Parts: sequence; structure tokens; C-alpha cells
Amino acid sequence: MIVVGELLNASRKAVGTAIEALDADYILQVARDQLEAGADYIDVNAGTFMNKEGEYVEWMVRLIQDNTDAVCSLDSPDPEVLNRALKVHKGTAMINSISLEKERYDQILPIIAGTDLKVIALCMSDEGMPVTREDRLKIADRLINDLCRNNVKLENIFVDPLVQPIATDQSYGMEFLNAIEGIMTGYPGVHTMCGLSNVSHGLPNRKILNVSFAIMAVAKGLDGLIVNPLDRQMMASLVAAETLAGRDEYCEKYLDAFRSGNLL
Ligand code: THG
Repeated sequence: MIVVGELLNASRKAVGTAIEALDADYILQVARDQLEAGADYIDVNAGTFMNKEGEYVEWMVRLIQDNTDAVCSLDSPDPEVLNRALKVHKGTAMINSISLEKERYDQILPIIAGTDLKVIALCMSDEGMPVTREDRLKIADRLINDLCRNNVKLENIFVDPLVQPIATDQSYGMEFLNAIEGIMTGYPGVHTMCGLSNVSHGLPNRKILNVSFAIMAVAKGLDGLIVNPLDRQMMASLVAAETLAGRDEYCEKYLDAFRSGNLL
């Protein structure tokens, strides 16, 4: 499972405040905690700061990479912000994200074409949010084919089928999950990625819904997740789910997690 740590997001109050105050100690601590907990990428999002987004993302990337060996997921739809961050980023960043929306696609494609950057491809088009499995697969197919034609390697693409709130429509869970299955079986070598928090939007006790949904998605083949890696129940459940899904030969990762005290 490729884990993207979600906590450095300016929409979280404490993080927004720390960014504005250029509180390096706080930002670094959150980055270090997530790496320690097993994050493979540190998502960096300053999207709530209209005119200062680029400045703040650049500052965070520099700060994090000067003090840790993290690689970042650059979470912005703005090509100027992404280019600014890439200028200072060391190693292979993840671009979060491109979509099939024409303006966004045309602006972000040149940033990634012919590079070895990882890219999250959102199943979103100018016709709006996808609803059914078929909506998602149609967009995913166009994104994957077009990106590959433009020299983006299949194994660098992480398709995000977009999680929708189950409280809005009871079909939304399975439409998403079956899209994961369709993408992972239809394009061997491609990856999938998603955030979870939307699935439980509007309902109480969100944690149990998010964990349950993550486990179901792993069973369908999901291999990337934007998540709070400090959530021990979530991280333990992901290890267990991958083992049960037959993606852990000799139960090696499960036993490692047990020995490291990460299943508690
Ligand atoms: N797909 C892609 N990128 C994404 C998302 C996605 N980036 C943003 C988001 N969704 C994922 N990141 C976050 C970051 C913070 C929160 C949720 C998702 C958040 N957390 C609150 C907190 O920590 O205070 C509340 C969490 C909770 O309710 O437990 O708001 O889907 N490609």
C-alpha cells in the first residue's frame, strides 16, 4: 500500500495557522510524525491561501526536504504552484493532480509528459462528478490512454475514482469500489489512489465508516491511499486487509507489523 500522509493540509485549522505564521517547528513535526508512522509521500496543500499558495507550498517543500528524506505529493490544481514546487523538490514527486477537465488537463500534462513524476489522475471531467462505475471507467480509460500516449508511464499513474458520500446515495459506495476493480483488472500495472473522508461525510462516528471502506477497497485492488497515517486503527487495518487480500506473501508484512507493535 502506498500511503500519502494527508495532514499537511491548510484546510486543517492548526496547519493553516502554522503555515501563515511560517511555524517551521510545527510543520516539520507533522511531517516527521507521518514519516515515522509509515507515510511514503507527504501531501503538501496550501490551497486555502489564494495568492500565497505557491510561496507557502515552496516553503513547505524546502523545509521538509531540508530536514527529512521525504518525497512530497504536491496537492494543487494550479500549474504555477506545481512548477514552483517542482523547482525546489528533490527526488520524484507525486503530482496531485490532473483530471480530464480540459483546462486542467492541458495545463498539467506538459508538467508531467516525458518525466518520471508520479501523477494522480482524478476521474473528473467537464461533465462534472462521476456517479456510476461506468462514468468512472470511461474517464479513467481516456486519462490512462492519453497520458500513456504522452510518455507518462502506466506505473506512474494513480487513478483516483473519487469517493462520494454514502449518506447522499446508498449506491455510491459500490459504484466507487467496482470502479477500483475495473481499473485494476483492466490496466495491469496502473495504480489507484483515493481519499476516504468523503464517504462518511454527514454521518456520525466517521472513523468506522472510513476504516471499513478502506478495507473493502483493498479487497478490490486499491493500492494507494491518502490518509492520516497517525490513525493506528486505520494503518493496522490496511496491513491486515492486504494480507487477507493475498498481497502479502508468507504474511511477512503482517508479521513485521505485529513484531513492530503496529497492530495494537
Ligand atoms: N483525492 C486526492 N487528493 C485529495 C483528496 C482526494 N486531497 C485532499 C483530500 N482529498 C485528502 N486530504 C485530507 C486532508 C485533511 C482532511 C481530509 C482529507 C481533514 N481532516 C480533518 C482533520 O484532520 O482535522 C478531519 C478528519 C476527520 O474527520 O477525521 O479534513 O480525495 N487525489
